Amino acid sequence: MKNIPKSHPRYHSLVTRELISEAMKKGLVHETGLIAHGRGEAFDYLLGETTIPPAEVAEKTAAAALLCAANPVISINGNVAALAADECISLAKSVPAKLEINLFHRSQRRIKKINDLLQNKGVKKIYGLNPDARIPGLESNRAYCSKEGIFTADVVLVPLEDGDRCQALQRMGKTVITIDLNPLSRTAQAATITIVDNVTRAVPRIEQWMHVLKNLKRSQLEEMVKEWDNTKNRRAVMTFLSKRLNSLS
Ligand code: PTJ
Repeated sequence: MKNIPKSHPRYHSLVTRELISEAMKKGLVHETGLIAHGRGEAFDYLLGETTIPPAEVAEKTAAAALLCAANPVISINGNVAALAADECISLAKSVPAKLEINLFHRSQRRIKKINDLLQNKGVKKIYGLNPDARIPGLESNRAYCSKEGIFTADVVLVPLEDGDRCQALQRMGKTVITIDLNPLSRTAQAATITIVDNVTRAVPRIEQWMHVLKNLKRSQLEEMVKEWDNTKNRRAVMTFLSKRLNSLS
């Protein structure tokens, strides 16, 4: 990281790459996490590496949903642990919400590494270490979860998710908030609230919105969530993207 000059026009992006690559070498991130990161990076580049207006509204609505939740859970995978552990911990404290480790490429070794990272950052209780429930209708390892955590959660924040779990959680009647830079992904299409933004920007923004909204009446927050139209917002993202690409061509 020392070799990247601060003056480099892509400094931030290069540092983030180093971060995720280091996390892979340490065993937190699965090697395919690097590919997922590359895809996200490409979409972020096209979006202008900034929080676009439709994402801002989605972040505000996500904050409202988390404030209304009875048992909110933030799901942590390898990439999220590498890029936004501090931000997720801070959000979890503010809500308050539980943190649960849930991996697609599940291994005890990676679970331990991510658990150690979160513990070293001061998290006392981490869910998902010894799963005692399964998400119905899901074949992948993502199905393993904690009864007290994701299984009984009413609102789940699932950054960098896969579409199958998103749909399975929806079938369980949960509000699913996702953060995914690809507005075309199955996850983006299946979630209740899709935030098309980088996890590194989105999580702190949700937290900022929580502080803004926390004095509103519960009924006002519930109304915000009820009024939410995810398809309309995703369309707004696509319109933003196509206008931006047109303006650059
Ligand atoms: O740690 P594990 O084992 O749970 O595995 C995590 C990965 C990310 C490897 C796994 O969930 C996976 O394969 O994910 P996908 O199906 O590649 O989906 C990841 C999505 O996240 C893609 O649509 C990317 O565009 C998007 N993405 C990547 N980086 C970011 C992102 N979205 C927001 N912020 C990012 N930094």
